Amino acid sequence: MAHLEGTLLAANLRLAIAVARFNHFITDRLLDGALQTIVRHGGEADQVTVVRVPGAYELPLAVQQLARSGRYDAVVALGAVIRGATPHFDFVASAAAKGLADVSRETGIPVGFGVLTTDSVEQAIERAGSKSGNKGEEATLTAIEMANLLRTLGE
Ligand code: INI
Repeated sequence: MAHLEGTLLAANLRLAIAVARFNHFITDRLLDGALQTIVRHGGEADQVTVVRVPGAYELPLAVQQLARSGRYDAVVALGAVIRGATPHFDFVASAAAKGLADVSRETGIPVGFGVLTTDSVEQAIERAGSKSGNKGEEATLTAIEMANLLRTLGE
């Protein structure tokens, strides 16, 4: 029986992070969590490409370009869509989620989904490094694992 799983080693991975500036007081924390995770798993923060975009809605296009470039093994997308802050929450949140899933499948490059979709600022803070972990860390770990898994599957 073949049982394959990606490792969580970031040492030999080329990683990029796209981060939305909207709600930057949250997304800055997600970015810190993402970079710390890379370092904790053997990668180097100064080898990571960080791209900033205006809002979560713009993440799929930037991630698509990064994924298509052939320069990265995985890309992490970070954003915070907060219901209280926008009447078009559902449009922004679903465009980001669907767009990022489409990019990953179309390019074959793993995309870590680190976009918070919350009802309130408090919930976003909880998921950006306080009570309920850090979504940036989680998305980065997922991206690392999937990049290593795809490498193994391709060998
Ligand atoms: N972008 C976000 O990342 N989070 C939000 O909560 C948000 N709100 O509240 O509107 C948001 N809007 C901007 C959007 O992502 C685009 O940048 C904008 O619509 C221009 O295309």
